Amino acid sequence: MRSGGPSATVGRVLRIAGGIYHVDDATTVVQASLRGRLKRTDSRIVSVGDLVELERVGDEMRIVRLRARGGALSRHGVSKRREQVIVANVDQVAVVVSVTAPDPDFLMVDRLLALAALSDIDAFLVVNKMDLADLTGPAEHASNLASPGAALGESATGDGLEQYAALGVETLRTSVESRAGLKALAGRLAGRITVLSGQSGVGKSSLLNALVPELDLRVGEISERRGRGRHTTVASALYRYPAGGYVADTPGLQYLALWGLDPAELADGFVEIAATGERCRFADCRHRVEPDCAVRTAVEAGTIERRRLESYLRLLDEAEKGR
Ligand SMILES: Nc1nc2c(ncn2[C@@H]2O[C@H](COP(=O)(O)OP(=O)(O)OP(=O)(O)O)[C@@H](O)[C@H]2O)c(=O)[nH]1
Ligand SMILES: [Mg+2]
Ligand SMILES: [Zn+2]
Repeated sequence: MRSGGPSATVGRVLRIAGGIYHVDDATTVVQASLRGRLKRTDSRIVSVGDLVELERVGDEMRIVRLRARGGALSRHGVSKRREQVIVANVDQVAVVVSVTAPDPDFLMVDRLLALAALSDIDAFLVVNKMDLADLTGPAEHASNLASPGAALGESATGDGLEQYAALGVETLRTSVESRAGLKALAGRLAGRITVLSGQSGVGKSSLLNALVPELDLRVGEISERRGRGRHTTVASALYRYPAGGYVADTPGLQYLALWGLDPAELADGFVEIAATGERCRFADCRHRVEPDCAVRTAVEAGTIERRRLESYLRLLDEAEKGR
């Protein structure tokens, strides 16, 4: 029988190690290899997150076909030219920060939001460690913690994070300690493929353990940091989410340089810069030194956060260098 026939098993690639593909076929996780012909032609494009068709050959399971793919997170930013998929079929990116310990790295948040936007993948912000926030009147904040739109207390650490809600980025506030906001986050993950990303130590593994205790991920150790350069090895794995969907604790995504990205497209990763940029004198304005730049004018006027322009300019330098 030909592959793809009625008896073909379809599964989701959860992880790839040493040439073995761990595939969730909805009943169990099977180990499979790639069929020879796929190996020669397509092996580099079978990625974590892909849907594949499996066939039994004797005692072995073989991947015989790759199903069409939705949104993918790729190395080399969003360049189609040198695309190397990290996780395929991603529905959303959860950008995790903590109010403090460590303080938010805004460039990293902006990088991840831009990467998601340029990859046409939804993104939302998770502000963790709310138990450490310097809130006034702890009692009245218990409910605020769990509500996505709640404002941070004036004296809260993590200052500046409220700008993202103003940009239309959904913001969830959580604490693994007090369990505040965990239900809302659980609901947000169910039925979708979610990649959690963010600085080391913000609590990504802790959040996943709190939601899916059987994962038992290692916590509190600084995960190995493999540098930011182009030689970074980015290995990732998906975990089945009990309420449906998958989650990935993807190391290194936050260091992805937007290599190879067309610099002219970068502003599309910054919603407010793209919108205001329509009013610049030059249609191809990069908002750096050009005269009559509406974006820089807006920064001076305080309607665009200076920090966002700074992030954009940093990523613009990277994109230009990578070409
Ligand atoms: N107070 C407080 N501490 C937390 C919270 N969440 C996580 N932590 C602590 O923060 C530290 C780092 O947590 P991890 O879950 O390992 O962080 P991570 O984001 O997975 O870090 P990497 O794997 O290095 O990227 C651990 O000591 C956790 O116990 C929280 O909500 N409140
Ligand atoms: Mg971790
Ligand atoms: Zn401009």
